[in-house]
Amino acid sequence: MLRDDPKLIEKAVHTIQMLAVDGVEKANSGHPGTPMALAAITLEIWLRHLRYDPLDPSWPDRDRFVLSAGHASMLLYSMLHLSGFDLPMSELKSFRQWGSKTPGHPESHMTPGVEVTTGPLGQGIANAVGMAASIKMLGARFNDAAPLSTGRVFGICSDGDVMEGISAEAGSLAGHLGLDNLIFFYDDNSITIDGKTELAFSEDVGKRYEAYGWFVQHIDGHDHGQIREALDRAVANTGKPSMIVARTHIGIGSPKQDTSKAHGEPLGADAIKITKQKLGWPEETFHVPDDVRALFAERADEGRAAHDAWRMVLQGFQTRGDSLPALYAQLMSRAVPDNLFEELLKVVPTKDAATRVQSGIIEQRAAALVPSLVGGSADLNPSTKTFIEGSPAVTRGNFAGRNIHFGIREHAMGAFVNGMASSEGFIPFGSTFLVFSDYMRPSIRLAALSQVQSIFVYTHDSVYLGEDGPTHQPVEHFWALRVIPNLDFVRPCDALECAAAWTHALRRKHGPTALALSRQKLANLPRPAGFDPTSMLRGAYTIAEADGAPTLVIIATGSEVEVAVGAKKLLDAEGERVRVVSAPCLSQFLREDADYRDSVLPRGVPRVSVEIGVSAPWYSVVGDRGLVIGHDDFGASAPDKDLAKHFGFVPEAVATKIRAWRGQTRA
Ligand SMILES: Cc1ncc(C[n+]2csc(CCOP(=O)(O)OP(=O)(O)O)c2C)c(N)n1
Repeated sequence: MLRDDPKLIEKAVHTIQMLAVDGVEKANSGHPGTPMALAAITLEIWLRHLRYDPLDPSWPDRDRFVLSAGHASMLLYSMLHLSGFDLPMSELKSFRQWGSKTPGHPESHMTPGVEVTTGPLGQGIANAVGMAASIKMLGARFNDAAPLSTGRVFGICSDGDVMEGISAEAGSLAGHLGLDNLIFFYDDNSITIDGKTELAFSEDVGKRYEAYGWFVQHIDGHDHGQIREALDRAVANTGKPSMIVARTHIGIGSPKQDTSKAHGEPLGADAIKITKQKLGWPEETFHVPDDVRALFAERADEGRAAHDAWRMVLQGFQTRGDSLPALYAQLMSRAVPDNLFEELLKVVPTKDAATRVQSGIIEQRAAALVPSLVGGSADLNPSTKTFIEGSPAVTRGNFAGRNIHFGIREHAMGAFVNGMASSEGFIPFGSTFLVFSDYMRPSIRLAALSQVQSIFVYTHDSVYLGEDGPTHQPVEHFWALRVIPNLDFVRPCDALECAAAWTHALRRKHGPTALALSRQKLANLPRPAGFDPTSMLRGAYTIAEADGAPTLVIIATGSEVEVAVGAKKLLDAEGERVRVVSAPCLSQFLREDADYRDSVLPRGVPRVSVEIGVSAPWYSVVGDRGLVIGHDDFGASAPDKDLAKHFGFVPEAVATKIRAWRGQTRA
């Protein structure tokens, strides 16, 4: 084995270090010091443990590598290039440039072999927890029949990662679940951007992870023998996730070693010259010795062989006479039946209820039709109604269930769900109150950026949650979520729209969906004669038609649709011809063709919006001559009926506002 040659290993370390240094230098921006420090650890992981096939980066039973310290991206790009992934040298040379596959921080949808998008510190390690759980959940379904899901998640986190709170939540959950297929190195280099970590950080990280229930080891991160032994022990260890605390030197071998200067700026021509001379490395940039290429080629061959062996296992498995092969196929394609919407419509409750209740009933049917659907809440099952009936919760001893108790860890829940969505087999959801989407916003944004199918179920979606008061009452959240690119925010008004919302979320493969559901009871609204239910999937549609050509269109969402319909009745009686448009998903509506949009919101007809949240963005829908009935303040602690009255979200008050505005606009 070429990897048993210490001289060649040393050469490979230098190759990785210098590729990173050269890439950063050419881009004239980036982070050279950390790739230099982590080259030895990363090489040992990839050459001795990580199971990958560069020709098929998404081979389901691969091991995953997560660089949580995403700023060290040139380390990952160098590894992917050397390992034979579709990342040619030209990409390393265009690091951080327009159109390259080597963006400043790793982006999973951009670069083959990048498992998750990292950069916001703490997210990657929390994603990795979800990935490790996902692999175990898949394994619990099939491994007794055939070892189809046996992957491990290797990763590297930095000081910043372990300082961020999200990693503490995720670490605690990983320890609780005993995720022994999760193996991380903590790059303990005592340096962050401002200087030494001691400026702000003095706890014993190893002891903290021990307390979370991890298997913790301490090593010198430049000593190959120590790295190997620690890795072997971690891989063999069962029942606990592993944290290997590795002392390293940022910018090792360069004049900037052990200083924060090595963190986030190019080394500079002089420092590079000195460093290369010291290593006996040629001055030529992006130099890769032939024997180093051969070393990685040997490893890629092993990966391909492992993949081939797995394919044989899969083929044998597929000849089974029972239902497992079909289930496996369904999971791996995250299959959603073509007739999902029709099937969900069949179970739409006729009884009026809160949309969280209606959603819960519909979700049960969705879960029966879509075996990929799994998830949980952040300790709010009785409130969010998302527990999948008939299936147990995942525990450290049993990963066969479909329900996950995330505990009160919203940040980690978001990242965990994204980790699952970035892994294989599942369409994951996480649920909590809408106001706490703030606690998950970084993960929601990353789900949207990295185009993964995460579903976020948010209940208690407005001030109408009532007595809990303004701390729990979202007002800016509707728009705060709507403005995230590639996130579809869906706020259904009744049971029928809940069926559309779940259909939308389950069909939407390349981006997350957030559902906003009411705590309070809402009426199931009648639809106009000849109503086509598929119009609900178009984001906005006419829910109550005007008698003749409309003189006015009221656009409302969620609980305010009922109020708008009430106001319409009052205004119609006075001679208006009001159309009410329900707009559960504005982003979907904007994707519809102009003819459809014009048919719903006819040009030239005055528009009013009604939604109990911040008003300013609604002018983009109603136009600057339109009327926005919103709520630009926090809520209050009181019963929902009183809040509706005081805040003016009852039909009479809405009609009064519209009348006054009509008077003004006509004058
Ligand atoms: C959530 C978040 N906050 C801030 C940053 C900006 N940032 C990038 S790296 C870093 C700290 C670097 O220290 P460390 O994590 O120890 O990395 P090293 O210096 O060892 O590369 C910071 C604050 C970030 N990427 N993510």
